[in-house]
Amino acid sequence: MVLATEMGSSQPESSFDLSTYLVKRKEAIEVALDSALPVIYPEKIYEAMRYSLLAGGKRLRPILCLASCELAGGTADMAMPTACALEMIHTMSLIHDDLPAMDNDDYRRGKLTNHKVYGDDIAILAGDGLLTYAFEFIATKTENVPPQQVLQTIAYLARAAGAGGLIGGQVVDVESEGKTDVSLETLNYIHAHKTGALLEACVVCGAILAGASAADLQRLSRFAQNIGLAFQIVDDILDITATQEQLGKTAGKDVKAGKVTFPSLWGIEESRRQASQLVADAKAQLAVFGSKALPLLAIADFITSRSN
Ligand code: GRG
Repeated sequence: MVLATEMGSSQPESSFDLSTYLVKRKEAIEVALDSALPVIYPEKIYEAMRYSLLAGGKRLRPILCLASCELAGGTADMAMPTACALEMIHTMSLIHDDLPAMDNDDYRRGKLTNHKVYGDDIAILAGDGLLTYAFEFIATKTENVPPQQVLQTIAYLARAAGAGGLIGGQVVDVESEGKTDVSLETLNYIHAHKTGALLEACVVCGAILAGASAADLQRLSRFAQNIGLAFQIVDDILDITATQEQLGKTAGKDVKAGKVTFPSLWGIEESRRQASQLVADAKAQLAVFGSKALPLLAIADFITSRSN
């Protein structure tokens, strides 16, 4: 896939080979994740953590983090430990989300869910292990970044994962289950926190590590908030239109559970239109960065065109 991206009237249209970019980045991330987590005593917990961490997935979050660090003038090496940590936190949120007490799913990333293989007790602990190790990994493995920027990254990520971010979004989601009168405002809250907060942290933390200015962090944060919401709208659409094989997890769950989603409020066509508008608004935030923003712009387009 080669995406042509309009960078504004004063600049020529540039092309960017997103497919090759994503494949190369994914390869590097897989290697980094594999070596991040060796199996030591007690083996069971490390095996359970590795089972989900190395189960595939698009690796969108670490890719965003590396791209953002480079956009802001840093190197991929500076951001790789944080990129891995973001994937660890994302993976732990999937493990816990799939538990019987939450979404109760048997499949994730085309494989049996963690608790189906290791049991609920070990799955909970595997999630806890990944969450805590993520922060240890940033603190101990980040190189060539001023300590103040590493500290800021850890604080930003902790906030995004906590009750003011992922956890808060999940709580409101769980509490909304079975209700048919969930408002658009509540739906926006759920997804801005449950999905958006971590995506935003990926983009912002990459730039913090590179030493970006407050104004640039603000632009990148707005970019990420928009693509985060677009990502979730597309996720809701795919739950209706894609197959279990495409998704690697149970399809049609939202409709079956009678869940209020963006398509249930707006219909599929309007949901697609809203997602496209959010991506366009997101991309406008990055105009000031010129061609340095090409990877992030192309990833923003990928979010609405993806099939899983
Ligand atoms: C973070 C402490 C802490 C707890 C987690 C369970 C929970 C609290 C939150 C749920 C978060 C959740 C499951 C959000 C859904 C996000 C989402 C759209 C996931 C799918 O992401 P993709 O498509 O998946 O990037 P892959 O498999 O490609 O990585």
